[in-house]
Amino acid sequence: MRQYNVAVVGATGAVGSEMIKTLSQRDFPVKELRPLASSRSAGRSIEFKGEEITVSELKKGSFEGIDIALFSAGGGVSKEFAPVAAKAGAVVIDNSSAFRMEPDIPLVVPEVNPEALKARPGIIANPNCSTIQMVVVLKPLHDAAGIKRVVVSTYQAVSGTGWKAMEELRIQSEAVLKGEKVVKEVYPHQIAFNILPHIDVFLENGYTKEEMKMVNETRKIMGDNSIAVTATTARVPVFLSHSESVNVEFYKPLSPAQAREILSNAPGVKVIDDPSRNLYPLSIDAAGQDETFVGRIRKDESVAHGLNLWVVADNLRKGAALNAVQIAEEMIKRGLI
Ligand code: NAP
Ligand code: 3JN
Repeated sequence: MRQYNVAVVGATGAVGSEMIKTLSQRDFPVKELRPLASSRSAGRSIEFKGEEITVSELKKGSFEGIDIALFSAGGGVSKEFAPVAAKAGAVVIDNSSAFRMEPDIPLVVPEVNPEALKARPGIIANPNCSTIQMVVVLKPLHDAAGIKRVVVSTYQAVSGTGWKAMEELRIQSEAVLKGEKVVKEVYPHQIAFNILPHIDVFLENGYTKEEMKMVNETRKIMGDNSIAVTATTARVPVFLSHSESVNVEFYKPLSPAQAREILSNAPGVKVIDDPSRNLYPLSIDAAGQDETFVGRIRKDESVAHGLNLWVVADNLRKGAALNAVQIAEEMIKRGLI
């Protein structure tokens, strides 16, 4: 089997570290792994399959001989370096929002729209974590009953903001419990023992950028601009896994039992739905897992054809690293790399 030279841009970050772990765990056919970061981390070493590999500083010449470049170092870095990597011959899978809504760039969740990987695109965009876990569950229901409208509220873990935010939650939690002063650096308010209805920047329409990512990316991935989506995204003091309350209105009838059956057979989805035994998806159980978990499936009694769902997934894994690696795997399967 062919092996590939893989660069990970942002290799020292929360998403980049998970990418390297995922490549190893899935036994991705890596010939050479090239971890890249800023000058701050150059010279550090990371572990890959029992080997210590030195992190190099990201430069224009970093992509020589690279077949696949996984980017997770922010939109600015992607805008500057993804075209450089593509020009050097690499297939770029980009985790930032920099290219997601560009019409010619595929935005892919392999369980939902693998057909978007047609010709060999230079850059493929990985969607936002909150969008990914929602569309994995929505797609099979859309195929069955046609989705008219989605109302989603998210409860997002601090790991979505990177490793500094995880440290902030830990340090603030300890400070609160010891009665010490709380220091804020990453978020505008204390995150420990608190909920912030604010993810990414506020836009002119009053929504946050994270909320509008969910609206626009969902339509692009599902290939249906007629689906109405509205979102409220909140940050909660949880380290790993995003949870979502998803209200869906359909054109056709779909009972909770039918939805449970459909979702039980859907790729990448695991139904956990037995309230009589207090069984429903939980963020601590989803952490480190590949699947998107769904439960609390019940009728929305306020409309003719509606359901309420509780959807949970590991945001660093299916929400970022795993989805990116699955895109690369799908491209190999299709003979595109
Ligand atoms: P993080 O933990 O703060 O890590 C950031 C990484 O980017 C580090 O490796 C850092 O290297 C590197 N970096 C920063 N500036 C750089 C530069 N100028 N040149 C080269 N490397 C640079 O953040 P994260 O949570 O991993 O997120 C990183 C990015 O991934 C986000 O900005 C976002 O675009 C994307 N992301 C996507 C999703 C999703 O929903 N799919 C979720 C989370 C994040 P140093 O160690 O040298 O600082
Ligand atoms: O906040 C979260 O839970 C997910 C964060 C994603 C993120 C963080 C910084 C920049 C993104 C993203 O993937 O949408 C970006 C970005 O816009 O690239």
